[in-house]
Amino acid sequence: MRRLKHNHPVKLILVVGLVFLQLFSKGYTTDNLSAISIIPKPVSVIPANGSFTLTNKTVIFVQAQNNEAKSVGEYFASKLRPSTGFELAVKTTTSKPSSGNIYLRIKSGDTKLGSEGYELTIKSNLIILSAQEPAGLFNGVQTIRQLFPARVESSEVQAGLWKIPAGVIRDTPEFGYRGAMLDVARHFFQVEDVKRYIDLIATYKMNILHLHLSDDQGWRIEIKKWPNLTSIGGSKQVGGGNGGFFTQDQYSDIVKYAADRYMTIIPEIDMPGHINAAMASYPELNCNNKATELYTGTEVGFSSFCTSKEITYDFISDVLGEISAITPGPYIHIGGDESHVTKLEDYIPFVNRVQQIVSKLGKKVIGWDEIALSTLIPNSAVQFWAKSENAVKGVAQSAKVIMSPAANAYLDMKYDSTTTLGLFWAGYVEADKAYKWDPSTLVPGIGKENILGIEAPVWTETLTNMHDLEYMVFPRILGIADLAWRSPSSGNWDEYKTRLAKQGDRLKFMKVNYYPSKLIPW
Ligand code: TNX
Repeated sequence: MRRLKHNHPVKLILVVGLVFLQLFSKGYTTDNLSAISIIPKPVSVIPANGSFTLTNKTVIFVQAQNNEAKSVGEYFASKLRPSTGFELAVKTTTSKPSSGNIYLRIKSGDTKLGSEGYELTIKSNLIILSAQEPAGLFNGVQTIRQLFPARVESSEVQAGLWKIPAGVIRDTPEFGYRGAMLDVARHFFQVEDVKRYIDLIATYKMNILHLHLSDDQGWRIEIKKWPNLTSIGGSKQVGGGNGGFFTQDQYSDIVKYAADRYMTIIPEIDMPGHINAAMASYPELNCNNKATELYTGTEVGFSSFCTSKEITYDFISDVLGEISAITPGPYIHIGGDESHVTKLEDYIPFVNRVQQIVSKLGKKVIGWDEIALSTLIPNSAVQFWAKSENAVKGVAQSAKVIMSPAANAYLDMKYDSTTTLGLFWAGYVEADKAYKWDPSTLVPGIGKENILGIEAPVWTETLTNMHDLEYMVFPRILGIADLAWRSPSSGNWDEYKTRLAKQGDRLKFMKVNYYPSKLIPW
């Protein structure tokens, strides 16, 4: 009797406790870590019991004496503060922080993580993010953002708990070059737009932004020795409206903004074709010494440098010299595409000579796949966009290839016949087409070992503002980011499309004007 009496309340507490737990877990379902959509997909996710909850007392601790880690911590806090409304102080520490906090630390010796990988350990009392390099911490922070509910991306304070299920994620990228290209020549985009673009693609762990800075319709970067390039060449854009250009200070500001997000800017001056804006700015660059008219249409392939004139090479040395001086990244992109009015016997020595100019500046050359028709110098890379035989010629010269197949990776292609924006010369590119390709097997003769990375260009003949640009770029760029980060052979459209669907709310909170593809179960 005594024992029973004694046991009774214990049993009752247990039963009530269980019922309460069940109710509680129904109301506040904490996902299993491996059920959360993360793009790009991490290499390894091991769930555990429990969850971490961010509170207004949480501090982001970073390892003492590491200024870069501190900056990543500040960046992280700046992403969480608007929606959580929490203070989220960023402090340095020399020891493991106490319960309820987040710890970012550099841990050398975990060599498998490489320079961009990270390990994320989520326990109910602590989140520890470790990486060998600050770039790895930055990537890990992007993952943590996606582990919180989508409302974390809001710019206004949101109600509700900020929980992350427990577990361990270890993650490294497949390709070290994960890029996007923005054409600011056909239509000009302001510094603020470029920064938004950088922020959005950094969210998906992209680390390259290639800026297409000149074309027939506009010259978009200040060159101090050749001021007409911007005063005349930068004055218009497609459709005849006012163009614009970046001063060198503005360009440097973009470079710094990107670098703070572990992203490299690759500047492109397209030549010897796509050069009308320069030919209209300076008569002496033309074989007949007459300036051309500014061009605001969308035809391609009608302009060319006068390859036989010495001033052409002086001009190129000046232009690339000034750009190199404000470009810390290793690459200069020299274009080289669609030079339909440059004779091949002029094109080849031209590209050979420009490679030497770039090399003397201490930079490496990237060019569209046509440059493989010339004699590539060591370290020049070929960007495959249209002709696989060109890219294969590049590989035969030991060049690395950047994979940007127009039929899959061109974000200016229409989604389908109803898309009003964009072009369709490479066919329609629905969300599945942008995802269902394997960079390492797409072109016979080009294997994983030949590939420098992946890049998704967006050309802006038909895109005049960020609203339109985002509609074409999203959601396709998430697929490209997924392909570039995780092992291509693990691609699976059915798995990916449900993962992408779960990103819809996140994109909405980021106020991204994405295309709501019918192929995705949003
Ligand atoms: C081809 S891609 C071009 C660009 C156009 C684009 C439009 C490449 C190297 N050249 O000049 O803007 O198609 O999709």
